[in-house]
Amino acid sequence: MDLRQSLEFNAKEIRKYTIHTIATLGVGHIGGSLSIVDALTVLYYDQMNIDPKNPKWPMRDRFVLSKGHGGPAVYATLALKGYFPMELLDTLNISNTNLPSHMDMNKTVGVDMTTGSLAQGFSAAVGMAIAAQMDHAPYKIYTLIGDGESQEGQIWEAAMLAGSRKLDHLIAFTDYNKMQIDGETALINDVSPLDKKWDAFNWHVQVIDGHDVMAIREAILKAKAYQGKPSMIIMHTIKGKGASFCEGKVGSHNMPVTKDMAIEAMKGLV
Ligand SMILES: Cc1ncc(C[n+]2csc(CCOP(=O)(O)OP(=O)(O)O)c2C)c(N)n1
Ligand SMILES: [Mg+2]
Repeated sequence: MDLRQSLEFNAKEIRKYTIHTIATLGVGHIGGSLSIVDALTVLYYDQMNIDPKNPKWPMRDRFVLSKGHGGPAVYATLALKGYFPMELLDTLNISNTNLPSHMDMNKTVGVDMTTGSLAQGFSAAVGMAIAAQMDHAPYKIYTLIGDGESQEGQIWEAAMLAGSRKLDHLIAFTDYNKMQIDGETALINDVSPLDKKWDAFNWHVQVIDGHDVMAIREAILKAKAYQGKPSMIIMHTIKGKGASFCEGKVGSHNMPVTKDMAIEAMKGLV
């Protein structure tokens, strides 16, 4: 197996366990979880300097999922990487769980920041990157935002600060799946042209296919090497990617997922 094949294999595994996790509960944010799986795969299986046996290692790279409703995909990734037992995935969002629907750093091993209120995670990531810059730290802060989330004014306040402070410890992704809760992002409050906006805020910008693991890897390597600006990697993605019952559908935002639907979707992930 070459690197592409091995990353694509791991992406399928994460997709399967994301679908399993949501189907066990019976409902969840499947669309926005599945669109970020390929980025999570490259980060956790190839690019991030992490140690699942030592999740609080001070020198680790950090990951902040600012669109915290994508938690199930991160949980599947963390379980597969060995941060916690796979059985925990069966406890998504039930009473007293350690895997809440939105992410909580005080409940889940391996989660670096509590998120769910859109844009706040991104601001926290900028703060973490300021700390890393002050410490001349060897690690990076990775963060991921949504296209609907990019309508929040708070994103652009934080973006301005990161650009002005030249925070090259910060590497961000936009999950540009063109959909938010209520419909198509472009019809609600069009965020385009995203590349020009981030460039104007003094960020290093790349635009890639967010389902091509090698393109994601290449973009992260370029972002790591770039000095003097924070990096934004805009990923063209598809909401619900990889699950036949919801791929490319607005209704995939937060939907019921039965065991039968999950079994059907798994057939496309062998
Ligand atoms: C401050 C805030 N406002 C509203 C919400 C409710 N909400 C959760 S997800 C979402 C849509 C986000 O769209 P996008 O960023 O495109 O993410 P995707 O649905 O594509 O995963 C909204 C409005 C929230 N979590 N936080
Ligand atoms: Mg979206």
